[in-house]
Amino acid sequence: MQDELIIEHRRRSRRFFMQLGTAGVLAMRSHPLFATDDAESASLESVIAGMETWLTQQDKFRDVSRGNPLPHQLPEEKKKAVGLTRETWGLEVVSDEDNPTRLRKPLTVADGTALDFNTLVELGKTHAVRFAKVMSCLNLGCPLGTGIWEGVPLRTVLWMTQPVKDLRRVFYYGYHNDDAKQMFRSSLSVNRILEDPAGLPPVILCYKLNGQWLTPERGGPVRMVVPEAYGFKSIKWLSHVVLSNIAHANDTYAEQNNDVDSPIKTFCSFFPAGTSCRANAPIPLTGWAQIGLAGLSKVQIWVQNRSETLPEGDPYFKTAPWQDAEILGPPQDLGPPQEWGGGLPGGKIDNPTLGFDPDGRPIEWPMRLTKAHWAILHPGLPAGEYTIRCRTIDQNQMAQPMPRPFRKSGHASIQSLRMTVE
Ligand SMILES: Nc1nc2c(c(=O)[nH]1)N[C@H]1C(S)=C(S)[C@@H](COP(=O)(O)O)O[C@H]1N2
Ligand SMILES: [Mo]
Repeated sequence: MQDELIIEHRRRSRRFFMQLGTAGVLAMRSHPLFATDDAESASLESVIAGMETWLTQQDKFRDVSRGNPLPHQLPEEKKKAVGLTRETWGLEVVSDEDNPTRLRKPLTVADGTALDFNTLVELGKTHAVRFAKVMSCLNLGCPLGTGIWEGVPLRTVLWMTQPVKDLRRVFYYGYHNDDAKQMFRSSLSVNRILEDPAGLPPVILCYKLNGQWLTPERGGPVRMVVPEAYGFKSIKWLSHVVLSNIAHANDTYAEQNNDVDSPIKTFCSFFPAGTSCRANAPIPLTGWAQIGLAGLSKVQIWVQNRSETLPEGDPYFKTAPWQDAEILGPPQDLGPPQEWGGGLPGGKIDNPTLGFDPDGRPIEWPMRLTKAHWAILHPGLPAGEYTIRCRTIDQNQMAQPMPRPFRKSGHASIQSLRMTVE
């Protein structure tokens, strides 16, 4: 995983420093990130074209799935038996026995009315949507991967059950080895399913990622994908959707002290490069940013000499002399269409994909709910010990980690690195 990141990052950073001209190339040569790279000059373009990029291949996502055994590692025969193959999958959409919703047509295995995979894909022919999203865990400081997720809006299937009244909450879970203790449940207000907040894609029953069938490891045959939410809302190996009249969230993740209504936050991180550099020589600094629901307007860095004291009464360093870094442009500015990466068939963003124009160009950049890369060429520092920090400013002009500085609302801390200049 770290190697993949390094390759992707090196490729993008290299292009950035090339754009800066000779100074940038010199800086790049002295940068630890590029030290192992010999085929630098002539074959640069071809190396760039061949490398992994903005989107993550399905099998390169970081996996934090639970289950013993892990559902995606069950033998094929067992997967067939429990509905974890496209041929045998079935989704029940039923009323909550404890807090019933009145609905006319529940979808159940017993009645033979459960939604099967072919019917879902058939619905997709007229209803499917695609959108880009970073999968990110509320508790982790590094996104798990970015993809183009495709599926049928959950509301399309919800309406098939003909709900009449007493419907406030929808909760859902997946295959969990038929062991109640292993159930991992998530929930949404019915409103979020029926109506999309301005500019957000719908909640989907997802069966494709980057143009390919969703793999068992990513939650296939079908997982929920909730665009603006952390990963725990996007339940894998989905088997049950329960329509309920409870008025509150009942997510498994709430039991672990998490704020289960918190949308994905904006934050950034340095790319792990060397921790020492030469005195008075340009220092290239690079990294990635996760772009939360509040958007991204700036990435900033602050280089602090360790002999200086920290600003007083300013725990979030709001008064520090932050400097703006450059947010790198969309991948198609960097070269041919396969620059998007992720194993997209034909290397292109299909039309239609929400957030992209018919030619597959992003309508806005940086794009909310995805990732961006950034870079800055620091002119150089005298010898000494330093702490370098990076932070983001969202589109509401809120600097990280505000406005919700609580770790359990989603990771958004200011990252810091120690650096020695000698
Ligand atoms: N059925 C099920 N779905 C699940 C989980 C789980 O343990 N079981 N983990 C969730 C959490 S906490 C995260 S962060 C994401 C991770 O998605 P990924 O493995 O595709 O990266 O899956 C979510 N969906
Ligand atoms: Mo998670």
